[in-house]
Amino acid sequence: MAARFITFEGGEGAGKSTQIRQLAARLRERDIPVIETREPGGTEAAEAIRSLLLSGSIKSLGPEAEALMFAAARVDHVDRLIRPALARGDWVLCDRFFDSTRVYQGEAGGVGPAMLDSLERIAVGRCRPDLTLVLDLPAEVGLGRVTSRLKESGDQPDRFEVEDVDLHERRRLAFISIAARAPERCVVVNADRPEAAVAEDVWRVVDLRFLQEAA
Ligand code: T5A
Repeated sequence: MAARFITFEGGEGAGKSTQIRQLAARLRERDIPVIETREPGGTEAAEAIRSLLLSGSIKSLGPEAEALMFAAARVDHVDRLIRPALARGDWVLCDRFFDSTRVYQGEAGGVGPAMLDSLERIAVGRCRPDLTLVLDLPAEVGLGRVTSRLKESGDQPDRFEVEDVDLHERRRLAFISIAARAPERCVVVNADRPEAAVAEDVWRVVDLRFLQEAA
């Protein structure tokens, strides 16, 4: 069976990590080799850049500089982890990818499409997702989940989690608009439901697109 590259996108607390774990488990039950990864991050260098970005210490440099940093992390992630994994035949499930840059730094951050196109060409090249699942829910619900998780863990919110709900709602609409412009790649899933119901929808899409086709 061909390797598949599946990205999960959406707002804060949409349930991307949760759904990646569940999908990975179901694929492994079928003896499909799976790599779970995330952006920014996934390699040593990219995780170091992640710490810098999420700490907020370079926020003052502005969204263009942040877009460059996200792209630098992506170059390493694609070159050292994603592309080799796909070449080996592994499926790659990635928590956020270039759509997040389009939304956070682009549509909601003011970085222009020409710069984003160039960064995408450099960092992603032809390593494009076969499927993007956009987990959609009201920003307020996602932020509520993040707040509960932070209360439990005692962690502090990151640079993006502290931003106001209106900005997060604009990002939500930007993800929906990307999905509408790329219907062959993107599927929007209603994530404002119990985990198991969301997981069933995710599975249905993956099964229909890739597993039944291969049977
Ligand atoms: N960013 C990223 C950019 O600005 N540009 C870029 O190019 C990229 C790649 C990354 C930040 O960087 C920004 C976007 C982000 O702000 P992050 O910590 O990785 O930071 O942020 P998120 O990806 O948003 O991670 P979160 O953990 O906040 O969200 P998830 O993964 O969507 O949610 P998850 O699965 O961890 O769940 C959150 C909580 O909700 C519960 C979980 O148990 C957990 O406690 N939950 C549910 N509760 C009720 N019902 C459900 N269906 C639930 N599903 C999960």
